[in-house]
Parts: sequence; structure tokens; C-alpha cells
Amino acid sequence: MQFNTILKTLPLLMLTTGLASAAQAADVKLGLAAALTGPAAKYGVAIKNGFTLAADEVNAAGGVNGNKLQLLIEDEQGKKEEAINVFKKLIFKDKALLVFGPTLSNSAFAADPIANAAKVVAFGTSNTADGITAMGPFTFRNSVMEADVLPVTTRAAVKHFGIKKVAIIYGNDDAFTKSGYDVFKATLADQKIPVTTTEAYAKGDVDFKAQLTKIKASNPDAIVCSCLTEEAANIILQTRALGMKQPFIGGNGLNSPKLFDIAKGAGDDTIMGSPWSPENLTPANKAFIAAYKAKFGSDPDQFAAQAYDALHVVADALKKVKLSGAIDKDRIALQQALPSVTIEGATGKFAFRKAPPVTGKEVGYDAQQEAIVNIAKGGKFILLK
Ligand code: ILE
Repeated sequence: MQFNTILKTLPLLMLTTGLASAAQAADVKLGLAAALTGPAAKYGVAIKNGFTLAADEVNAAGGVNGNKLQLLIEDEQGKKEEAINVFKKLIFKDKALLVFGPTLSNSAFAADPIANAAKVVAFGTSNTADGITAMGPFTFRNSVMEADVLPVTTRAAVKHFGIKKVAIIYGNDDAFTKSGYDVFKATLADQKIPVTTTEAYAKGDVDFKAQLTKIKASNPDAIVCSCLTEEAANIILQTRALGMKQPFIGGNGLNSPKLFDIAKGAGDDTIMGSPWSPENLTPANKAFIAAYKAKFGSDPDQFAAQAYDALHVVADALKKVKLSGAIDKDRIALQQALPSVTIEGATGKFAFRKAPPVTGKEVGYDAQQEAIVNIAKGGKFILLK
């Protein structure tokens, strides 16, 4: 071939190779089922933001093995039935490679069996109830379960306030608040802290005076609250209206700015454990906080941080997977690549650990991460020192 001809065909060659690689690089579809409306939306929107930020970062850096990540985001409204519908849509219609979510443990217990039956990873970033990963080998979570966090939180609160006895209030019809209650009950027995009274409420309740009057009469040193944020905020406000000054101890349901939007300064001295803190100044967390603020104009929270980390965990797993285009095969390959992923993320060092065994069942993977204890001061959580 003459030099001339080479020069003439070169642009064409470049164009065809360019086209070929563009055709090979497909979008990897990752589903996200989050509560974007309804009472759990404060958690769900933070989760969506965390995912969007991380996916944009991964894509800006060229994607994973040349493939761009495409988030398919659906609103499950914090409701079990909607979580089921959204999981079905993402798995069977949209053919997502994996599904993140749903936001509440309560919804995960309804939706995850669908993912396990279809052999698609259901990756929870906020589900902290016991038993989530007992649903099957395709259930993963990077949210640290209450069973790991509450003993640490309780011990720190008891020491900090010199607590001798506590009262408990919890939601008895939500999987997470009920599970948190079970863990608190066992923890308090273990740490030999007597319970003066145990009071329950139901989802949607707004008036807690009957329960709080009983708690007041039992004269505890602190109130343990296994609650979601909105209920917790109203409980705190109504406690103060009854002239009670006791501090609160809670699970990660309390870890939302919404607590302070409603309870304001009345939420001060509330103690809560979490793997994430804005005061943790590792390079990964600093970069996350700065990027989040720049993109959304607000401070991130634990739920955004866990979502952000989850996307990076999956991106790392995908690096090890040679996608074949056969969705069933690729979904299983991703499930097999996930357990060994470790990252240094916004929430610190992260690794998976196999869930506790259940006789006759295959189980999924829990988060292996340390919890740190926070106290509310001036309308936000700061590290308890
Ligand atoms: N951790 C809880 C759950 O698992 C809530 C998640 C707070 C948003 O349901």
C-alpha cells in the first residue's frame, strides 16, 4: 500500500475502530429502589444523592472497564408493596444487573426475596434490622446492623450520663424499630441496666402523650427510642412539653437532619451510633463531603455516605467481572465478585462478612465496620468524646 493510500484510509480506520469500541462499551444498568416520597424520603433522597454523586464520579473517570454506569432510579415510597413493584420492574422489565435498596428494612423483608429468587443482588445501604441478610445469598448490605452498633452506643451513653435505669419507647409494627427494640432489650439486660417501663406506638402515630406520661411516672435517667426520625422528633418534643429533661438514646433511624428540623434544640444530648461522621477527616471522607456540598448545596448524612460507598464497592466488584452480555450469567458473576471487595470509603474501611448461619439456608453478606458514638449538640450530631 502506498503511503498516500495509508494516509487516506487512516481517518476511516480510526473512525471504524472508534465505532467498534463505542459499540463494545455498553451501559451497565444498576437499579436503585429508594423512598423518594413519603415519611422516609429524608433518608431516600440522601441515598439517591449519594449514588448519583458516586456514579457521576466513576463515569467521569471513564466508567468501569470502559462501561458507563447507568442508575435506574425508582421511588418505592417507603412502602412494602411499592418496594415489591419497583424490584419487579427493575429486575424483570429493565434488566438491571443489581438492585440497590430499598430504604427501609421493613420494605427489604418484602422485596429481597424477589431478588434472591431471580438471582439478582439486592444491595441494602440503610437496612440495619437483624435477619436482612438471612433472606438469601443475593442479599448484601454495607449498612452496619443495629446488633453491632447499639451495644457500643448504650455503653457510651450509660458512662457519659451516669445512667442507672432507662425507659424504652419503640414502634412495634416496623421491622427496623422492632428489631432495634429487641437488640436494646438484650443489650440493657447484658449491661445490667434496669428498664423502668416499655412503651410502644404504631406507624403514623403523632400523639405520644399516653406513653410518655407512663415513662415520666417511672422516672428513668434516659429514654431509649427505637424509632424512625419523624416519630423520634415528635417524641422528643412532647417529652420536653411534659417537663421531662432526660436524654435520648437511639439507633440509626435518628441519624437524619430531619430530627433537628422538627425537634430543634430539644434533640440536644441525644446519643446515636454510626460508622460515619463528618468529623472523620480521612482523605476519602473529606473528598466526599466537599463533592457532595458542591453538587447538592447541603451537608451529606450517614445515608448519603453509605450509598456513595456502596456504588464504589459495586464498581470495584465490576472491575473483576468480564461482562458477557448474558444478563443471568453476569448477575451471578457480580454476586460472586462482591464478597471479597474491600474499600476505604467515606465511612472508613469497609469489608463484607458472611451473615450468621441459618440452618438449611444460604445467607448473604453483612457489613464489617466499627461504629462510632455521636451526641447531638446545637442541632447536629458530633463525636462523643
Ligand atoms: N436503618 C433503618 C432501617 O433499616 C432506617 C433506614 C433508618 C432508613 O429500616
